[in-house]
Amino acid sequence: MNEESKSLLNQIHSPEDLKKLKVQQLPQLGEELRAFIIDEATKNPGHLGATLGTIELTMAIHYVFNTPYDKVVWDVGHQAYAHKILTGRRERFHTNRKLNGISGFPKMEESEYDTFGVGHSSTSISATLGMAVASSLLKDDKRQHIAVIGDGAMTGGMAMEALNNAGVANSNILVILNDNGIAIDKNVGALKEYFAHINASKAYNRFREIVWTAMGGKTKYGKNSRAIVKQIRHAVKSSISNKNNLFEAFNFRYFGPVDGHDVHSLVKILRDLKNIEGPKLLHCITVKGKGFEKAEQNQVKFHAPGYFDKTTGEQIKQTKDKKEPPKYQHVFGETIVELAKKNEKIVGVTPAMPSGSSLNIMMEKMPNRAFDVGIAEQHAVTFSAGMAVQGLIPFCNIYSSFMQRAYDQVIHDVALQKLDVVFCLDRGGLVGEDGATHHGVFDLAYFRCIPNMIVAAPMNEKELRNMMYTAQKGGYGPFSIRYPRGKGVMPNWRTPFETMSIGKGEVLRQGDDVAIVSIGHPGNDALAAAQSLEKEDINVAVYNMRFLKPIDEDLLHTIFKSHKHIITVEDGTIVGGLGSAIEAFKNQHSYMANIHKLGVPDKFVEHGTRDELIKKCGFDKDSMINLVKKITS
Ligand SMILES: Cc1ncc(C[n+]2csc(CCOP(=O)(O)OP(=O)(O)O)c2C)c(N)n1
Repeated sequence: MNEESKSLLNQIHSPEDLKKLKVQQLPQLGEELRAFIIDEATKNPGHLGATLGTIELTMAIHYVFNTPYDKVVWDVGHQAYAHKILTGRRERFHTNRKLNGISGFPKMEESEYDTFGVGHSSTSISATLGMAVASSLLKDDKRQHIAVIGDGAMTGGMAMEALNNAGVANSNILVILNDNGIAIDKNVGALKEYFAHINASKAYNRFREIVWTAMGGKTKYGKNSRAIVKQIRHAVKSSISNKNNLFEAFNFRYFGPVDGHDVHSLVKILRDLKNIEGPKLLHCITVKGKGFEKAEQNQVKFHAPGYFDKTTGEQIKQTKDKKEPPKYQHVFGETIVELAKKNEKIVGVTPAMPSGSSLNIMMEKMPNRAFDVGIAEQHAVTFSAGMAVQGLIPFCNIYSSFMQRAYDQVIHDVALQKLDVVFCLDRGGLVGEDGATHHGVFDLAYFRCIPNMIVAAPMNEKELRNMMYTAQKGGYGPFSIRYPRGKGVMPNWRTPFETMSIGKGEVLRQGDDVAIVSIGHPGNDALAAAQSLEKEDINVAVYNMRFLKPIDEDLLHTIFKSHKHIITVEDGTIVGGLGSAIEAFKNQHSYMANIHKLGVPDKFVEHGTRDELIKKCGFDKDSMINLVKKITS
């Protein structure tokens, strides 16, 4: 037999095929899955550590449950690569996160096995509970409903809200807590300590003995089923007292902790849990990065490692030219420290993204003034509001797409009270490979309509620094500064601070034929487009608005008075952003110029590289050049 035909993985095209294997073959399949995922990840980077930690869990779930009839919801979904591979997407897996390829997260339209679209954290228990309640209303009492959620995601408010609801809904739901003791960065908060505490407790072992004896391999459909279930309940109660177990306090039956890499035991316990009705939670202990030494050792880096060498595990750094501009997030991270050294009122807040936002620089240098509050965007905003009430200047750094979670807190707790909170929105605009769930394309529109809010977007590092410098002076009320994923444009970015005039834009270049009006980073492409058009004798003016709100009306009057064609450019939805603001201004003042709005169209944009997506949406340099040529021809 050659290697190919010995492979178990190659025989599996669906969970039906998986179920044909003997349980003893699952460890081998696990190793093949691991090798396959690691191999693919070296060629096509994505999330890695979380998926390596859930391989046994994934096999056991699809082995035991009747998916897709039974509903499995993966929280966040970055740990679901093995799920994708076992549910018919092995051959397409090399297209993961690529343009027109499969998504890096479960997605309903991609597969019937992806029961719920995910990407943002802590939604799985709510969605699963909804499905379970629906099944019960539809008198479909055979269906199982399973949420798989990490210890990090479990700290999110939605997860708590759902547990609270599920406990009294008495629905048939199983929550599998995948506890690897880490989020992207180290997990934080009291819950983390609680998990560590129950992990170390002996309760489960005592409980397991009683339960297995009681079960004797029987199920609720077998003889004495009622008595067995009763005994299990009694056993659980006697081993872990209600008072001491958080999940029991939520009316869940708590099982665990169990070894989440022991696939035999997992299969056994899931089979048994299938037959216990009502809300139940299985606590699995896993290792993030399991089976790949470097990933186990450096769990933060290997959350999403980029390119790396499979044999050595070394990350392959793109050769770094010293003259290369830094990432915007790095400029934020260094600048907040620089400012905080001089202004003791400054504090930093991140909801579980210290390394993603570069607030980790401040956390290291000023640990008392920089806070990771866990996956809790709503709390991060209101916590910042509380500090602002006391006169501090919080810089609350949240990715644009995750800020969607905290919209009410921004309006009700900050803007309404005109508190000095500086919102730094990282990943503003199209983010690339993470796709539709993560694009930060709505913030310009959703902040623009909030009274008291200053909405700013820097075109480069210098402007980011000056916006931060201006905002930290305080007295402006809520001040949002949004910048994109990735690099800026200035290798020498440590510019001296200058105060910016709020609501004032600038003329980047004059030109009579067409005016391009931009906000934020796309201004660089607008400038480059104008420079190439000059070679063809087409004169394009470029304006950098800097502020969407308040908008520079004087500058807009100048632009409308001198141009018949105005192109607006923004890395965000064209519904409600810069283009809409300028259109409204035109109507208000009865100007006649034609407006051409470039940006993200009114639809969800999928995954691909950032450059590919910007091109697809039509606000890259070439699209601007083509549009200007069309207008002027
Ligand atoms: C609302 C929201 N905030 C932040 C994130 C970014 N994020 C993705 S995974 C993750 C950590 C999740 O930790 P855990 O649930 O323990 O899963 P693990 O990666 O450890 O398997 C975070 C913070 C997100 N996806 N959604």
